[in-house]
Amino acid sequence: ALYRNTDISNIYLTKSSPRSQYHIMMYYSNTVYLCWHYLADAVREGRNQYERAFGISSKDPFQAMYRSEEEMLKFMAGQNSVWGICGRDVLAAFDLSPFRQIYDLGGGGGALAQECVSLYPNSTVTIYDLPKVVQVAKERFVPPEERRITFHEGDFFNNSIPESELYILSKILHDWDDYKCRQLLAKVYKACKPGGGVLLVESVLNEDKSGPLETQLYSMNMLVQTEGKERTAAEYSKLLEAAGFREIQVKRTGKLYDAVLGRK
Ligand code: ASE
Repeated sequence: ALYRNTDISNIYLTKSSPRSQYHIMMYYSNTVYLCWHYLADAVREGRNQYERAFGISSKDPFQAMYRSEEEMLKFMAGQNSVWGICGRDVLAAFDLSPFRQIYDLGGGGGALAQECVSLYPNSTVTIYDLPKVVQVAKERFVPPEERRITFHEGDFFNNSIPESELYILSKILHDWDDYKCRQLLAKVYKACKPGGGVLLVESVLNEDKSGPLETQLYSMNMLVQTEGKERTAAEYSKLLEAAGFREIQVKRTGKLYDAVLGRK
């Protein structure tokens, strides 16, 4: 045989490996990259390129991204795959053990929630996501015997957010402009118990935005596909403070995703 997998491709590219990045690579290749074809237009117009790439309205980016159950499934599987590599690091960046009751807003396929209950066995995590996302998460991703993970169906911009001790917003703010981020964080602050907190999980840009290169590339992914961008630690702190959160701490993990904690 002339061709075979290397050790690295066995770890990251085979479908069955626990650290597999197969699904996110396929998503980049078959969906995100089609928007990158219109990068020049995206830069000129400062907005995503769903209409040019797929001929569908991009008024609501998630309506476009979830235009079919198949597309939604591919996105959920892709988003799940990164937590096999970075999940522990972002959840261990702060001692979250005092928070027993956790909401993962936009928790999708639930891989981060699973890492969370495994790292913090006394916690329960509620995945709050759109009804069709929750349905697929229950059916295809989260094992029903995992009693520490529950679900809440809703749209966190338009429906209420239940009271809780900790809210995880993992790769949520990077989908939206400052105005929507402020709206969402104000709602989270209102719902949050006193003494509770919010954990942002994002790829954090250097203060002068000179890097990391991966984060800059992610920011361009967000430009061509969503309404958002990647931000600096100071930008996240400012958004959190505007909502009322205090004692903001930023921890860089040295991997792709970092953690920012704010307290009420
Ligand atoms: C979003 C994340 C992504 C919205 C659209 C997206 C990604 C691709 N398109 O919240 C993934 C970002 N990169 C990784 C490795 O997760």
